[in-house]
Amino acid sequence: MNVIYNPNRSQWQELTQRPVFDVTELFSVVSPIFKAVSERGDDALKELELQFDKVSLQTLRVGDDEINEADSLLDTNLKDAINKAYDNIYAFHDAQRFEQIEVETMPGVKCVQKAVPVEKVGLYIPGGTAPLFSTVLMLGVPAKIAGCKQVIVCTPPSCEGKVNPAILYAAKCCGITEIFKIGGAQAIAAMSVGTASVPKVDKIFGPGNQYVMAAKQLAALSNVAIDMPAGPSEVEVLVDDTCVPAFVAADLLSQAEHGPDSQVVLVSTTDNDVVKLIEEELEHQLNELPRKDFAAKALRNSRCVLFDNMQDAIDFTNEYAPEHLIIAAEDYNDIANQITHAGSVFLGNYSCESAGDYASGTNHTLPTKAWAKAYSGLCLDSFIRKITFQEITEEGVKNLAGIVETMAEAECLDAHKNAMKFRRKSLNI
Ligand code: HSO
Ligand code: ZN
Repeated sequence: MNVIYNPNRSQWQELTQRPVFDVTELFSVVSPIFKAVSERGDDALKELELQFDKVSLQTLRVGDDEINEADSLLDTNLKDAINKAYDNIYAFHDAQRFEQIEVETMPGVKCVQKAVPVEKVGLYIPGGTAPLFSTVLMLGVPAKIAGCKQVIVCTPPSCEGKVNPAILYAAKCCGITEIFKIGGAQAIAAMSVGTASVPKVDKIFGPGNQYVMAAKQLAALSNVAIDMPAGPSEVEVLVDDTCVPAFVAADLLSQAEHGPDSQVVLVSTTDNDVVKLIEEELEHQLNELPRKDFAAKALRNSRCVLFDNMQDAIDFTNEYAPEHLIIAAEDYNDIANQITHAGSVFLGNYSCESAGDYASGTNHTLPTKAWAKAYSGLCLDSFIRKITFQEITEEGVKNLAGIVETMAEAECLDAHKNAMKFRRKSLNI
């Protein structure tokens, strides 16, 4: 690990920078895909699946047989684990329900705010080197609780033209039956423009590679919303002398194994010996990992920032604004109270990121690239909209007219003034 000792604040911006990707190059690949899908619909999707996923598909939608078969293909242990994770994710997101707000701001002026679901949502689930069926739960559970009318999933098929059975099982748990064998940018294009088989949706959710991300940004330029901008996954582990080096190394590696571009940062107030122990553990554990090539690449770009006091370590962390923050330090609650920028925070030696990735109940779709300074992670709110209503009675007109008319006149908007004035006059006020 590249160790930096007590960097001064002027160096922090550089140290917290993420790698920059050339999006223009990505758009030049993704735009023709959008054009093909909007012009030639399903035919284009099948050609693109042959080109990118090397599979020739008769139909894009997963049939009931394949969905039912998933049940028998999966090990009971895994189904139990998925069911329990589902329950925890459900419980945490169910508690996020929004109660309608009603306020009488003045006598006769009633203002209401009410939650309604986003009607049609599209969930993108990556396939590739690790099919993330846990993401189906993270997106599908809040969509179900919110009451979205149509929930569809797009995911790339294997070269045999099949969808990973764990993805199908997790989808079934969430009550999702419309699943399409479409991957990459073409899946995002299909959900944003709609084709004969794939419905157009109002909002697209889910992670993916750089092309998927660029496609989501392109979709967001038309009339489809997206969950959030995203980059490679990140973890920061903030440690003091009470950390357990083997745990810390495992946490850093669990992020590193996602891909070669994963961001891994260790922030420490310990002396160099603890960092050495963590490094030894990293080397030892890395060699045992099936995905060690990815993890090793990610670790090459990782860094350890050593501070001689916790306050600097906390301030640095808020500047970095990590997607995941693990605090393996004695005063983890005090430190956590000072964290203002992070996607999701894991407290103490026993709270590993994997718990949140899979099963504790929190969502694992979180803001990367310091977007945690402006965005929340995915939650029930991401699947609902809030509409306001108001009802003004005669008494309300009496109370509000003077204010509205004065303000409208000052903005030189006479029609606005008249809309209130005519009502006031009709009441002889
Ligand atoms: N750490 C990933 C989520 C994930 N991990 C899914 C395992 N499966 C991004 O937050
Ligand atoms: Zn993960």
